[in-house]
Order: sequence, then C-alpha cells, then structure tokens
Amino acid sequence: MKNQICFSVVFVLLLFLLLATKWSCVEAQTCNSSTLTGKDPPAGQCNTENDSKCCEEGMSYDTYTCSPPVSSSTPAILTLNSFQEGGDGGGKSKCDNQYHSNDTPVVALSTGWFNNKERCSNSITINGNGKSVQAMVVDECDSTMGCDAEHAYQPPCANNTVDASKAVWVALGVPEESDDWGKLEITWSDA
Ligand SMILES: *[C@@H]1O[C@H](CO)[C@@H](O)[C@H](O)[C@H]1NC(C)=O
Ligand SMILES: *[C@@H]1O[C@H](CO)[C@@H](O)[C@H](O)[C@H]1NC(C)=O
Ligand SMILES: CC(=O)N[C@H]1CO[C@H](CO)[C@@H](O)[C@@H]1O
Repeated sequence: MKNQICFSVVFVLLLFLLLATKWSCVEAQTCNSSTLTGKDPPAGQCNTENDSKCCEEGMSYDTYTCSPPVSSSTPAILTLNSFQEGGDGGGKSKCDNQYHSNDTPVVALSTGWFNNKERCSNSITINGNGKSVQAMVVDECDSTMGCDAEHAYQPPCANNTVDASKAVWVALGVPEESDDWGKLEITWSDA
C-alpha cells in the first residue's frame, strides 16, 4: 500500500515534469519580429476601399509572429475591413473559406491572437466608444506577411489589431463622419 502511494506520487511528479517541459517548449517557440520591404502593387491591384493602405516600393514594414497577452480587457486597435467578395479584405475568410456581409459582426485578429485558427468561430466581446458588441472571429489579420496578392497588396497588420466589419462599427455607435471611424482604441476579451 505504501509502495503504491509512493508510486502514485512519483507518477504525478513525472507527469507534472512532462507537462512543464511541454509548456516551456511552447513558450520557447519565441516571438519573432522582423521587417519586410514593400513593393508597389501592380496597377489597379490594390483596393483602397475606405482608406485601406497599399504597400509602397522600398518602404520597410514591421512583422510580428506574436501579439500582446490576452486578458479580460485586452487593449487593441479596431480597424475597418470588408469581408465581402471584392472587398478590401482580399480573399475569403481563413476560418470558413467564405465571404461575410458588411452587415454581419465579424473580425480578423492579428496573427498572435488568431493563434493558428484557435479562435475561429468563437465570439469575442469588443468594448469601445462606451459600448459593447460581440463579433465572430472569421479571419487572420496577418502580422507576418503582406504586400502581396494574398494580402490585397496591403502592409502586414500590427500585432494588436482587431479588424472589424462595418456592422461592428455601427454597433459601437461610431459615427461614420467622425475621426474615430476606421481607427479606434478598444479593449476585447474572449466571450
Ligand atoms: C524570424 O523571421 C524571419 C522572417 O520570417 C526569419 O528570416 C528569421 O530566421 C526568424 N528568426 C528566428 C530567430 O526565428
Ligand atoms: C507588438 O508591436 C509593438 C510595436 O508596435 C512592439 O513594440 C511589441 O514588442 C510587439 N509585441 C509582440 C508580442 O510582438
Ligand atoms: C467595409 C466598409 O465599410 N465598406 C464600405 C466602403 O465604402 C463604401 C462606399 O462608401 C461602402 O458602400 C462600403 O460599405
């Protein structure tokens, strides 16, 4: 009996050690920041719908593999994106390989927060402009790549971007004429 308890204790300790090693390995998969050099998009290829930025020849753009830590009130920058066909979001959304109407509250998250589709189809709660809205995660706002056809010839995203459909902006009550429209400091959390 005593041996059995001893064995269990050792087993639990070993298991703990194994998990701890695994965790530290995940953490050791460290954040990498780098830069990429912009190229001018082919004529007429960059969609500037609603002030979307296009890459410029020779410009240096920062890239990030990680995002800041997520909490119950994660600071972020809300930007505006069209997830519709032909919109400035480029192709179909990564999570479901579909387009989404501007009237549906959906978002793309920076690469670190997107975390290899971990948050796909989950809702997040966005607080901004004194209001709150829930939106579904459908896409990645790629912080590691950009300035190519896949990314609609736009620069890589920042590491703290919540790129949202028009419906999110409307739900937060941001007036379309205001200076905040298209770029707003918000906080978000997993819903
Ligand atoms: C960081 O990313 C860049 C670009 O993807 C790559 O060239 C470089 O080797 C990476 N560095 C590390 C330490 O992973
Ligand atoms: C996020 O980007 C900022 C610069 O905008 C940088 O200072 C910070 O280190 C980045 N954080 C991570 C986790 O990569
Ligand atoms: C995503 C978004 O808000 N798209 C808008 C861009 O501007 C055109 C024209 O004003 C609107 O029709 C889109 O809804």
